[in-house]
Amino acid sequence: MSAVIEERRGRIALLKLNNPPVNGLGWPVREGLDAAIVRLKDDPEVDGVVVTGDGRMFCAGADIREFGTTPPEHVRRLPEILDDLEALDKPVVAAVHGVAAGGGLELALGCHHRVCGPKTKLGLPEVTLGILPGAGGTQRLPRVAGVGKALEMIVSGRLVSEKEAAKAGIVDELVEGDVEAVIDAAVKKAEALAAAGEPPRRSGERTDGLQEAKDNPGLFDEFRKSMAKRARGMNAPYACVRCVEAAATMALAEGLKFERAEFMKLVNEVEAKSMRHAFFAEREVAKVPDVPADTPTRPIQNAGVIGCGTMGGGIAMVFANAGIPVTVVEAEQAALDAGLEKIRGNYAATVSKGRLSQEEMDKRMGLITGVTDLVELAATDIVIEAVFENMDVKKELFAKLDSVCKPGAILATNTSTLDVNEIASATSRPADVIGTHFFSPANVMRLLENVRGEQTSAEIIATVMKLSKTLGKVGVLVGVCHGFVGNRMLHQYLREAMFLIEEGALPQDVDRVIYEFGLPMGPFAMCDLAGNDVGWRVRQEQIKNNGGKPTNARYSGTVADKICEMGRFGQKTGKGWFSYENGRTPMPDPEIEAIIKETSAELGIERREISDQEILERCLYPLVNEGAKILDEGIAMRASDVDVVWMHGYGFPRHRGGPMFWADTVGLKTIAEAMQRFEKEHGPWMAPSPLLVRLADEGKGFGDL
Ligand code: 3H9
Repeated sequence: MSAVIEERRGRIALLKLNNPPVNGLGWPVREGLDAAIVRLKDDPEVDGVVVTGDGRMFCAGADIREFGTTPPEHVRRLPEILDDLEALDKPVVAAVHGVAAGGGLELALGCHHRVCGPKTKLGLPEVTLGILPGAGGTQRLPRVAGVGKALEMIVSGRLVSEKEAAKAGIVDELVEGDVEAVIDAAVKKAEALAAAGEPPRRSGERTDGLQEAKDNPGLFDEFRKSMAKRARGMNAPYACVRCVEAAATMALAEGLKFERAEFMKLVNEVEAKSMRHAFFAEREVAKVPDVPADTPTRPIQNAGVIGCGTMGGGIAMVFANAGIPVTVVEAEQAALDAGLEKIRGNYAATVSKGRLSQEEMDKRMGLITGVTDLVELAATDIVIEAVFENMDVKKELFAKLDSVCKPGAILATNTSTLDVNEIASATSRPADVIGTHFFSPANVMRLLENVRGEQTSAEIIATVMKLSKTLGKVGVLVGVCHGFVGNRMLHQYLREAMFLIEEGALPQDVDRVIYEFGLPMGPFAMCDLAGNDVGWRVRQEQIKNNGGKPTNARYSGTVADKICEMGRFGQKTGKGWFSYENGRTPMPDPEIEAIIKETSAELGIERREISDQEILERCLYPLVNEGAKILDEGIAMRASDVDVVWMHGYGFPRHRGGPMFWADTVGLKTIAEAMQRFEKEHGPWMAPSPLLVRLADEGKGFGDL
């Protein structure tokens, strides 16, 4: 079957892209489109052309897998083909449905008129792949939608609804009904335009949208200022702005040339490679080799959450947000009331910011039922436990759930540290037990670490991975170990951050380096946000369980313990590693500096100048090293899964591709050698993992595994 199907509707030629699953504009599609344009141009039997996509969408853009490869010589580039399409003298109408993204929207903009069906998403998400719309999008969208709208859409990469697109003038006509209705309307429009005999309305020849930049030439600099924080460390967003600026200041042909040159500069850069890796990693993560795609799943029509504290309440909101009724259990009525009130407050805050309607809030609250007796969970499809992090408490609870819940119910634990196998052993149905580790705040963070126990069944894994998607989460399947993937690696990073301040850095130095690298905040601001008392309690517990001694040869909690003893728990107490007199902005505090310096002296450490590079290496290389151990132990299935955990759980910058991909770009030899040096200088906890050393010796990366 051809990659572009050609049909006739009377005297209108209908071109259907046919490249499942997303009608990507790969070589065969471009070849087909190109040939059709040449053929139809002078066909006396054809008065007009309609372009659409076969299957479930119009077109999701260029075939991302082809980036970095060379097409056969006879296949022309997409921008050239779209120029020819736009130049046709016959009316060309796009029948858009499902998705028109990237090159897909550029194709639609190359048409003279756009008809669009319901529930359609349109946009130019190239920037999320570290590139820019390279087939005329930066030149045609501002002409059609206005410079301001185009800047916002292109720099954010946001897909908009068909209604928003129509309001912005991107779509000319909205049609209700199925794809056939959209095609019929497009054919009618092509016939009418042909009958009217007027010259085609080419996007590239329009100037109306450019007027706002002529009236306010400073708008580009203003825009650059407004995006500086979001775009730090990246090139693509700035290149996008330069191209839209070119649209406003250059003739079309010149602007297209400028766009092409900027596109070519970006496409093979590390930024684009990292973001392409992120794109495919996010899709790969859903695939579990020993749980085939056709594994049966259990229906999840309702849920139960045990515990209505911060975590439990957040998890309940996640279900309600997805339209799944959820029963929340707290032992005491007062705690239940307080928990439900907190949920209500969270929703109300979103309503007051205008991001949720009151009606939608009421609907979601209506899906949450509070109870004080576990027996109410007898008919529940999945129960997620989010109670105090204590093995005895959890085992007792799971034994009760085993007797209360119906056969076939999924029993899940939100533990962040405990052994899921041991928890499962408290039930008569360990195959139905799984870990679902949400990240705080659960209703915001997209990561969900699904922890498979030794006996968790394939059916339960498949169900929970599918449920993750339904809940709007990125589910990553991991194995059992202390801290699983994310927190186990985090532990290494935080430990070194603590050592660095004992040796000479200050919290603001460490945080600045990490922020500039691209994480949303540094380790100290992160601890202040999470609450320093959490780690304090964990350290005390660990020391108690280790016969009164710290578990590491060098104790990392000396300063942290002192600040907790002072009640500096972080943002919630107004002071932590930083002070928060002005709200949520961390301000360096001389009191902390004094405590740190005093501690260095007590520990007999002579403080020294610590470079930004050392801060980065000391924080991130041990984190990568732990990731290698996790891979070696089979706790994570793929290096790219570890990347997904860090991008979605901790805000590791997408333009670095996640820690393991980033490590490959640094070079594993460099990292292994640094770890060997750190081991000598600091101690055995810095020893490089055997996998890291092996890959480094073989000149390979984690991507080669
Ligand atoms: C571009 O257009 C550059 C231009 O300016 C031209 C320059 C000259 N290519 O996401 P899903 C695969 S850049 C290759 O699970 P959904 C995907 O990997 C492009 N493959 O479906 C997956 O494969 P598998 C700009 C692609 O329904 C399968 O299709 N466009 C592409 O949840 C299903 O995908 C974008 O950035 C692609 N373009 O979501 C849009 N797209 O089954 C990228 C998808 O083997 N795509 N695949 O794992 C999307 O955002 C979503 O796929 C979409 C559908 C919203 C369309």
